[in-house]
Amino acid sequence: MSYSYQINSKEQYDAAYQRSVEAPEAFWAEVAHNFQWRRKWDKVLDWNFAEPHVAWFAGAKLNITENCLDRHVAENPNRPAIIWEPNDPEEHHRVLTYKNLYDKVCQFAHVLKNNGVKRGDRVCIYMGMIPELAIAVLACARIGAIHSVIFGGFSAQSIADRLQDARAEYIVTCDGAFRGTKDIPLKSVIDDALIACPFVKRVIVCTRTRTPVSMIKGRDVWLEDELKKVETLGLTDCPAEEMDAEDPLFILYTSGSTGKPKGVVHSCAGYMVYTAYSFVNVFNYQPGDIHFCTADIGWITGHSYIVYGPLAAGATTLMFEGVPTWPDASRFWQIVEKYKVNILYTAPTAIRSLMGFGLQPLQGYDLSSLKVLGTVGEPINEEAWNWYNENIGKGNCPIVDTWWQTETGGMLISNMANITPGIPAWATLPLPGVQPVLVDEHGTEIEGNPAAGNLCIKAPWPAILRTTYGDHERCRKTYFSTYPGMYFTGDGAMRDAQGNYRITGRVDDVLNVSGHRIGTAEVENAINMHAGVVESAVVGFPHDIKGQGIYAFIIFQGLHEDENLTRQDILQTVSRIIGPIAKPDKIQFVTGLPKTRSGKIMRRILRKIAEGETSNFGDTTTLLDPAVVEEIAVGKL
Ligand code: 6R9
Repeated sequence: MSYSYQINSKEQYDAAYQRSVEAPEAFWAEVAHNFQWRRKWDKVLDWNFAEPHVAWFAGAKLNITENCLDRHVAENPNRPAIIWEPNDPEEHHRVLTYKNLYDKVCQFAHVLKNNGVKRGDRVCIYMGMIPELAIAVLACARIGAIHSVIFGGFSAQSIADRLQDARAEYIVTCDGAFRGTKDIPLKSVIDDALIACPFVKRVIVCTRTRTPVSMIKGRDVWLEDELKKVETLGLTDCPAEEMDAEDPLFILYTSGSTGKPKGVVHSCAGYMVYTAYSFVNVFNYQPGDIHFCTADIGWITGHSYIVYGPLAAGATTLMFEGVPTWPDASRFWQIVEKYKVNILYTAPTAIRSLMGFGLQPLQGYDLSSLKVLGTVGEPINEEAWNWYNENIGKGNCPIVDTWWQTETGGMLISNMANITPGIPAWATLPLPGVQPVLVDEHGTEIEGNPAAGNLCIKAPWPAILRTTYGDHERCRKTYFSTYPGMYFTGDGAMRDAQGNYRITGRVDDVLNVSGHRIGTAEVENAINMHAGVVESAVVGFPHDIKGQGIYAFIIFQGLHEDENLTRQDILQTVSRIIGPIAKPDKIQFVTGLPKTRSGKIMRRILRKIAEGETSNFGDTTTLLDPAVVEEIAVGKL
């Protein structure tokens, strides 16, 4: 398979970009003709950002899995679709060809149907990184059910919140998950979550760790048993449900600046076209290339660039169950050598953590198969970029610095491998179809270069979020009201004289910890639930490996003699309420918080203190009690 929409030169990029802005409908229609449709669209694009209302390829009928599976089975049934590397390098790896994957997705789709799942139903998937996770995702899409994958690091409470918000009545999980030396008891976490979710009708449990699990009669079933039933019934192929272009494909929860995570909704057609298009062009994917994205499918990166984008493009995608540092810090390089990986897509936090082990773990590994490197999730610092370039790419591999978000569905600003040049720590240029603008605090577009401001996007691209589940007004308020007529990303950015973008980070109260989005309000709410906590304020601070760490200032009544004990207790509460990923790195007990007369916490000052500043707090005259700043700054020493 070759791609008629593949960009092969800078000139072609320029031409594609120009056309995508001048004639977006014609541009995307041309790309979309490369996919398999049951019926083509009546209208390519219909939109207004006021409601917001965005519809791509309206009137078209399709099923994304026919594009990810059936058409490749027809052309290249034996091509590897998924290569799976287990946590333990001693365990056998698995290779699923397109035909194998097709068969497994069809069987799983029958299991879902036999268990009552229907088109439009929400299915929560809480699994480790095993092929059955990708299979479950595709099986939902096959029958038109809406999947909502929850990352394995979230707590029972977080899962319960999401299940309730999505009204998900079906769950697919595993007994447990292997990650490095840990066995994570997934089913047991689900059991805890379900105490608060009596509406859940069925839990399908896949075996992986074979840790003992409780199976509730009438609710819980083993996947193996269900697959046997399907086999006995002689059910093989499962015809794909004919979906409307704008039917929801999945919900993925993400953190914002308010307390409760939002269910970002993506729809079928636009998401499919955009993830395949961006996958092929940003990575300069060539048929036969092995693509290794190290993300977890619990995040958007895994959805778009482990599952849907690569499979829609007929690529070979590598799924890794484990962590980069187990059994030792050479694990990624072992995998690259073992499978002759061509494209490696990872996060700056992983690069920085591996940098810390020095060059020894690289010794003896053949990385010569690598052609393209990528990063995502947070700004990459120059030191990490240089290390990645010199030691992994050996100076020969373009590094694509891909900026995008859960809400954008696919990469929006990035250099394109072998097409447009990379600049260390710059995401560089927008993809065709993407119109970024920088705005000042009044919402006025800043024209001319160079410039710096808040990053917005002027017009829709096919994979833009359509709504936040169950609350369209929240979607409007969060993304389309700050700067009317534009999608607001929540990020700040700079633009150089040539029009390249550098993302400087979030301008809202969202932290980016090891590439994971965490809302400060969410962490504060969790801390405040702990007995004894009177009030808390959470800010980010620069962290060598995580990018940002979490710093919590807490007013506590009746502190234990050993403050550290109380700290541990609070961490335990945060773990229970959100998950271990949200645990603060530092907790400082204080007697007051810097507040304005109107009662707003001045986070600017707390951020400075968290960064290590002990004076120069700027204007503190609006504070109710300026002395509190001094006390906190001194207390930190
Ligand atoms: C794909 C993903 C989105 C936030 C985003 C921004 C940060 C992502 C980046 C980057 C600088 C990059 N971000 N990629 N910042 N350079 N290449 O990560 O989605 O989890 O929703 O996070 O991550 O701040 O707003 P998500």
